[in-house]
Amino acid sequence: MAGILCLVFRVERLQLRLVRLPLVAFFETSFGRVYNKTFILLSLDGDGAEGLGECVADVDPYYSAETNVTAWHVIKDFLAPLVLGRTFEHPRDVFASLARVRGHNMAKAAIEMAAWDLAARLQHAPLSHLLGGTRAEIASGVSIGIQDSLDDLATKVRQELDAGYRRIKIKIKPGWDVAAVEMIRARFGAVPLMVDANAAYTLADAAHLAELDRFGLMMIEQPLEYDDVRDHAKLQRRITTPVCLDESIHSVRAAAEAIALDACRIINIKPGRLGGHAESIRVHDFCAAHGIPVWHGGMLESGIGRAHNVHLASLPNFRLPGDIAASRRYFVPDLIEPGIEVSRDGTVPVPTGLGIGVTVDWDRVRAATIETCEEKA
Ligand code: SMG
Ligand code: MG
Repeated sequence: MAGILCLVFRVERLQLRLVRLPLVAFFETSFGRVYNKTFILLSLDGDGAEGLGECVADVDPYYSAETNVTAWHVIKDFLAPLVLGRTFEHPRDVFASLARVRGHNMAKAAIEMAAWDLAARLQHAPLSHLLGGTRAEIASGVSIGIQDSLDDLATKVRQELDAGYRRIKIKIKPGWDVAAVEMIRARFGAVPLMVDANAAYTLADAAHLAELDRFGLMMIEQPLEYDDVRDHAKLQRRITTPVCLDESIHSVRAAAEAIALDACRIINIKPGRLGGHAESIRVHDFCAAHGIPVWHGGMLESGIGRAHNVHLASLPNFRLPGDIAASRRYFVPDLIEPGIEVSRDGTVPVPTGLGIGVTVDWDRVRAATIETCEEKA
């Protein structure tokens, strides 16, 4: 491919901004309800260009062990010194350069993804070209949080189907599962539907979860503990609904283990959880080679992280609609202008501009910034 040798870049400056945005509507999972999104925006400067990454860690350590505070500390004190002043041949080398630090994938991903954006800009190419994307648009689904009532849930489902989204995912937990799915099937028929438990069940609930089998769900996402692949394999033997793993898949090795044990039939890829684009591509390729479809998850990202996700989801084995929806479902205004839009047929075009290919409204970023920090080579 032309220009491959021009991917060299030197990291000269790293900037962190802690940003807080109110959500358009609350989002409730089995962990609890949130009204805001607070996250770290990371800029990497080098060779006269700037790349952007968004850290998907949250204020609390519920989805993952990382938080904004741990990510800030680990980036500033341990990861930044590993990249500043260094020349990279290719952004795929960044993750390996951070290997001395164990875990902290969300912190690593913020740097790694910014490096991909930077390299794509220096190459005058859209990010999807560097990542190996093959699609001009991606299929979009929505994740609907736990609601106050089944009527409220029905209203949300109606709204999202009318907007054109290609599949509905609902969050479940004990006490909000079978009846919610039954209501959706009764009112909306055979719409593409799946559920996500965020680890709210144990293997002792297998018989209860098997009650979901009669609804023809696309999958059940992460029903059991985040670090328990073995019990997911046991559960998969007791239910016909395909198991999809999210929290459990933190590396290509974890994906290989889960697939070998038949602990899942589908994998959710989130670059933040995997340490960035390079490891996500490895998981994508491994799954493709083993006949496992993947789809792109979401972490309530701003338009900046969301744009990264759109580019990654343009790779060929992203065969199912992802949790990559329109900006207006989350933030009005978003940090980018225009926001990510979804067409009436439930697709998002892959941006064709340089890098992540969206326009950041820096005044909005400044207005939403709580804290900043800058490190130089
Ligand atoms: O970005 O629309 C979104 C959210 C998608 O459900 C979503 N994400 O487990 O897949 C998941 C959750 C994690 C977010 S809660 C912190
Ligand atoms: Mg999930």
